[in-house]
Amino acid sequence: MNKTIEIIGAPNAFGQRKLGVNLGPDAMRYADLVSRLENLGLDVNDKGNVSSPAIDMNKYRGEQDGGLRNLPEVVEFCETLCHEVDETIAAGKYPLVIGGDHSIAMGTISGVKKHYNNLGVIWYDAHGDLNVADSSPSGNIHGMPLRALIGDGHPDLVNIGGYKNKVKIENIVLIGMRDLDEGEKAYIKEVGIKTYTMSDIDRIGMGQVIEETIEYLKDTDGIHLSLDVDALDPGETPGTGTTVPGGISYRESHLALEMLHDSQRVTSMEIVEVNPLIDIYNKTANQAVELLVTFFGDKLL
Ligand code: 5AB
Ligand code: MN
Ligand code: MN
Ligand code: MN
Repeated sequence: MNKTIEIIGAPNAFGQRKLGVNLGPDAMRYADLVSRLENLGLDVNDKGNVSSPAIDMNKYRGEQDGGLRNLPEVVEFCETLCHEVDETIAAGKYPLVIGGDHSIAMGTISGVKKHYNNLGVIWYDAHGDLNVADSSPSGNIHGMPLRALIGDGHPDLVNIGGYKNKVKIENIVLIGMRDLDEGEKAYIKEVGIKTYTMSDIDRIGMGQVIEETIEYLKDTDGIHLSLDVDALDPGETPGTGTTVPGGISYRESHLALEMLHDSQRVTSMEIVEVNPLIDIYNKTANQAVELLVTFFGDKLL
């Protein structure tokens, strides 16, 4: 990596209901994110945290509004993040966004996409995050970002960054899927999104999954990796709000990130959903940092 890596903290918790995910960026900093990347000989600049609307405890825990909990706060946060990411790429730096709940992907990718014509997206997650308000069982916007980026959902989400239709269906790869809502399943089948479920990973192995993913996205002019730590197995990676058993191992994730590094195709990245308040001794943030160090090029030999 010859570019400066610019870390952008995205302490957003408005996309779901478990406070603490807004502390994810600092949990990763306290796990020595910056110095560990610097130890690889990389130039790193921590831009600090994007400013977040204040959390009003009564409102935050209150009833959902029209099927989209905390919509104005999520939109405000994502607009600010979009601007920061756009600025980082315009300055020739490599954006590494550290969350925050997964609704921030609408901000990150809206900023990234301004710089690419045909952006690919790898969504490494237990979940598809393909809900719209009507299909969502929870009203939590962190279950909707990928669908909004495709162009469906509330106009305020779809138009973050002042434009819509950021990601093409044929440029998306889902990896780690094991908890999809009925509406999401129907949508994936209807439009035909390239999907690797846990059984696919078990059957063909993570190595082949990543090889095929890189091949599948060969015509894209950049690839964004959106890594939700709940893709990993909660036995190893407990500090996240929506755990689903039967997940990707830490070791398989290590392989995936090593191969993605070697491909030199991934042009931006975010890591999301680390929640230190439901973790064990910051284990999940430590793992997130280990995985980032792998992704940015640590080699055993
Ligand atoms: B995450 C669920 N599909 O919509 C929903 O963690 C879970 O960003 C969404 O992947 C999980 O509430 C969102 C049941
Ligand atoms: Mn997610
Ligand atoms: Mn998830
Ligand atoms: Mn989650």
